[in-house]
Amino acid sequence: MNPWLITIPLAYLLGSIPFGYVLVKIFRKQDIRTTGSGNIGATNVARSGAKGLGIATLILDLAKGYIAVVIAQHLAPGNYDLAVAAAVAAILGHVFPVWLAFRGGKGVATALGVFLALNWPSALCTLAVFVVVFLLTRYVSLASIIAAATFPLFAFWFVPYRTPIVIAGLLFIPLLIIVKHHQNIRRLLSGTESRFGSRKVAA
Ligand code: NKO
Repeated sequence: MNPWLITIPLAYLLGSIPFGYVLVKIFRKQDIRTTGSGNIGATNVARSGAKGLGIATLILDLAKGYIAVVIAQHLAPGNYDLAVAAAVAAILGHVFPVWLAFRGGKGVATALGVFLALNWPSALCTLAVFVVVFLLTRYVSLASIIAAATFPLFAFWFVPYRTPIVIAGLLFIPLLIIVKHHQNIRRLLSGTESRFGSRKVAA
């Protein structure tokens, strides 16, 4: 059987599990989309007061992306096109989940997961950029945006494959992450973005 037919839908379905939404619904009986930034990601779960659930969301959102790519790598060893396509499908699942009327998260933790599986050196360099920007500014959103913007530089340095699918995938994922942060960008520019740990909640 063609490995694309099983891998791509499976990667989308894995990516589409909205862990932040589900954890907050189960343990707090709340809709995470109605508090803070309204995002279903780890940052907003932590911001809602559930630190432990925020960490769990980060780990699970990362793990689902990682697993989606590892499945592709096992079903078709050496097929880098398929692995990158699975990464894109998992991100699309997270950002546009069928279960939440296609309104999902911003893709940051899941992107770290898929890139750790695809090419860990570029993932770790990108993570380092994230950590530096976060420590300097305490804005998770700005750290995510700058990390996403620098990712292609590391990816094209470390990834030895140059097929059209690989190039498109490695550019598309960070671009989607940046576009999904458009409200954060507006708040950053107007000085109303909330810093991590601050009590002020963004509208
Ligand atoms: O609620 O809009 P918000 O303020 O929550 O949230 C903005 C935030 C959304 O993302 C998240 C996930 C946070 C994960 C943080 C730790 C993961 C560090 C990953 C850095 C690598 C980024 C990879 C990009 C590759 C293209 O931004």
